[in-house]
Amino acid sequence: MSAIGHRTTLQEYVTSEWLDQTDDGLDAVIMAIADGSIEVQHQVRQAALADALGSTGETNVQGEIVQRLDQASSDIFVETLSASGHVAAIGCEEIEKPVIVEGEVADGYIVLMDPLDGSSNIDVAVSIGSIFGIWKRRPGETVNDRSLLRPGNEQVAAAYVVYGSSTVLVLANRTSVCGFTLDTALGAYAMTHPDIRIPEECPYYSTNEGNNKVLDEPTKRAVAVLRNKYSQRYVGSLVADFHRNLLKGGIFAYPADQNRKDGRLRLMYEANPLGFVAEQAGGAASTGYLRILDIVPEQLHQRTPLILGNKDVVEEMVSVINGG
Ligand code: FDP
Repeated sequence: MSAIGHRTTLQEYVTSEWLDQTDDGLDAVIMAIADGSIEVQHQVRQAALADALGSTGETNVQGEIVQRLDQASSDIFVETLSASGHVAAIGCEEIEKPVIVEGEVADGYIVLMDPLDGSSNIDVAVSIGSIFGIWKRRPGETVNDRSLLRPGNEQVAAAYVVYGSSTVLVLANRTSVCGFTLDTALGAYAMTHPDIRIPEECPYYSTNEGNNKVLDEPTKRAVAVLRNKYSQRYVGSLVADFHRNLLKGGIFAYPADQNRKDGRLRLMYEANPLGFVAEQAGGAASTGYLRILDIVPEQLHQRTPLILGNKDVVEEMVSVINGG
């Protein structure tokens, strides 16, 4: 049975006043993400029955094992975004080089994505998701590989989808952050979380405590501040941890450590889009030294330390890391 009733659908929302007059075609990009996510969530939920779990036997550009659902999700979103008619180029965590979409895309957008975040949770029915950052092609620009190396503060919108106990799509632009839940009977998203603001209270922190022994001393002190004040929740899928903290209040931290001098997470596919959502919802995102959205990227697949969530607590961590 459908429960959409009086609710605004995602389709209605992105064609309404949400769309800035200069954002021609952005509604089509968002709906391509939504359509792709409906197919991905279906495959995620059917994967065990369809014998589609496990790895492809290949490693990606980051040297990580590619799960079959990582590959399928990447293919699905590349197809829906390319077919939208408004995407000029796609950068994907699973694909070494950018996908430059053929043909004339007059008002083209550049989309950078992690098609399935939380790979280690795929096989065990724990929440995973997809993450997207959206930039507008510069006027008159002929898109090439370097066109994708844009700082996060130039994003026009960002979105993520969590495949959890329900499927939720969160969409942010420069004026709002809203959440939509998938009505699986209708195959449509409807607004369930209007005007999301990260709570001022910060009851939770999310970090991999197993890494504590390889942190430098200032970072250890900053994590100890969190441990002494807040309850830990760590799903181990960034997108799910972030979503939880966004709705319930909290902070996520994956700092650099002795084994990962540049951190673990990807700037372009994870930190920038979620940093954009966090800031638009009143939160913050930092490396510990720099605002995430101000980083001028040098490589598509570059990694970054990430401290993300409640603004005051992000600032407190940054202060401790810097000797405050
Ligand atoms: P995963 O490797 O399972 O894809 O994107 C990388 C990521 O998950 C994040 O989603 C998650 O927050 C982090 O890695 C988990 O890393 P640890 O297992 O080292 O805690």
